[in-house]
Amino acid sequence: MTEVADPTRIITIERHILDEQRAHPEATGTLTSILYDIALAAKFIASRTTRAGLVDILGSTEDTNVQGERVMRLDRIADQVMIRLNDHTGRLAVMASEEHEHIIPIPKKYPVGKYVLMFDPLDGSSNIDYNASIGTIFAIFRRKSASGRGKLEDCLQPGKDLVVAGYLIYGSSTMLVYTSGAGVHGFTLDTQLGEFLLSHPNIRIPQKPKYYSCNQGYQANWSVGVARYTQYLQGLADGGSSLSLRYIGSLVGDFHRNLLAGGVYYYPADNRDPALPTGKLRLLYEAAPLAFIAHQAGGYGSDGRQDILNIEPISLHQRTALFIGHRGLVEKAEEYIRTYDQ
Ligand code: AHM
Ligand code: MG
Repeated sequence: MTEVADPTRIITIERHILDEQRAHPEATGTLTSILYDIALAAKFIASRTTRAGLVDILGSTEDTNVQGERVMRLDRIADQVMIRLNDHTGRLAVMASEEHEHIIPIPKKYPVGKYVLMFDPLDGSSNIDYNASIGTIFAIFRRKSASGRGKLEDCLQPGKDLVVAGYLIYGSSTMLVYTSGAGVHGFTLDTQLGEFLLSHPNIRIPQKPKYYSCNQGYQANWSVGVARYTQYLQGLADGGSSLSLRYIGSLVGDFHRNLLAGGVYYYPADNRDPALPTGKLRLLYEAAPLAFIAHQAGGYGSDGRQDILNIEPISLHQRTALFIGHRGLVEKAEEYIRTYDQ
């Protein structure tokens, strides 16, 4: 028998963000509309991700398929969808994407607004071919420049100035999780209704952690502090935690699991890879928005020495080490790094 949701208990994402907006009488509704545009983009991307495997029989990516049409890679499709659904609305001053070297200006033919949208269109893209969870991360700031088209300076803002941060996860179901500074809320896409319904109100990271998540294959490249911290998590140091290891290699998937189940994710600096002296993940598209969400859920995000939210970015694609999730466990990482790494 098909289960029919009780309509008196259904809270769509639209209703939820409108309710949040009502709590701020000064709000104009612009932010609400941006979130709604992102939710729409997410439905589109989700429908494409579920068809990803068909690319093999429709034609090769970045190439020409059997019908002579160009087939775009999924991460490029996600990027284009985010841009197309947000560039013409008059709500944004500028955008930036992990896929673009420079800022994405709003085309001259469209009006500009007061917000800045940053996104990683398809995070965990190395997983696309293997059907594991992938996601989209987004972050919204208020513009800093007074008027006109947005500039680079509008994008280079610290995480503590975020107005909204969220992510989509395309997993066994599609979820949208976001915060506008009043708790973290999760919505699951009901594919029959085509709507995101509130399924995880007011998410808090559990006090008792279960998992640690890192690419332990790189352990030989880590600092002494990080290596000892890992032993602590494995219960090999005094007072250690004895956690289970879970690692997908998709930040959104790993973060999401630890947000709900309790745990810590980390991607430290790689001492042997000159390309990754400060870690792999991008401050603006990955670390800062997720740190804002972690903070709102009672957790914490650090680069090992300081709160991610306090880092003033100096470039669009700046990378950082990241320790994120359960507050006590992230603070423990800082303690180990302070003690063992100079
Ligand atoms: P991407 O944005 O190009 O997908 O890279 C970021 C991803 C994260 O999702 C994930 O946590 C990490 O890179 C995995 O890296 P590794 O394969 O080195 O463990
Ligand atoms: Mg990414």
